[in-house]
Amino acid sequence: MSRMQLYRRNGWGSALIEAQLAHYGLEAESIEIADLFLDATARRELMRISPAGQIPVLILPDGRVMSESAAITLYLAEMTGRDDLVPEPTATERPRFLRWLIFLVAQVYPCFTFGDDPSRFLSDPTAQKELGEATSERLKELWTAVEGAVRRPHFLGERFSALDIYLAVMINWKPGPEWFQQHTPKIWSIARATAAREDLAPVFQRNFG
Ligand SMILES: N[C@@H](CCC(=O)N[C@@H](CS)C(=O)NCC(=O)O)C(=O)O
Repeated sequence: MSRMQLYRRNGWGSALIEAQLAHYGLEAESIEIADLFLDATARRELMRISPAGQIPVLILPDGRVMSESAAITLYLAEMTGRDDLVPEPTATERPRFLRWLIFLVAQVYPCFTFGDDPSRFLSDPTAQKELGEATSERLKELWTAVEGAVRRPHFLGERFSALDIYLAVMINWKPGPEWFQQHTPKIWSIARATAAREDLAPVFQRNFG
């Protein structure tokens, strides 16, 4: 059986899946991707398998393509038959897990899609600046809501999950580690502890140095 392949780039959302693969002890061949904001050809190529032109993309051993980190997260748990990153359907934590997993990908993630390079969507430089600032503000609001929702020592409380991995990856992005440390101390400490876990530390070291 051939190996899985992960389309990746250091510091990008592929780290979400790299960390989960490392946790499960699964191997995937790395396909390195150019900076999709700078390289239009790489973006067009990627759009053949990832309709939004985004990573992560995971190719399964039989060639089936998966994009969307939340879908991959749920699928890896099903594929491995394990419940240590995704609470099982009958678990009391399951509704909170699903609610916040989808919140992170459907509310938080799009702020980057539209805010990272507003010139992709707006031609007027003033409007571009406004969109950049508005998405940055929105990110702060959303993370403040997440701060109110997380428990300790993990997002779900006693139980570690893929949500902790999302926090550990996303605190490296806007509004930036210093902002998280200052304004969302619970998220910050969960993220730090997650990135330091023995099974995950090499992934975080490689992606975020
Ligand atoms: N909903 C997607 C979002 C993925 C995403 O936005 N990935 C970023 C990298 S962190 C990307 O590839 N951005 C390039 C672009 O939007 O053109 C997911 O959860 O996998």
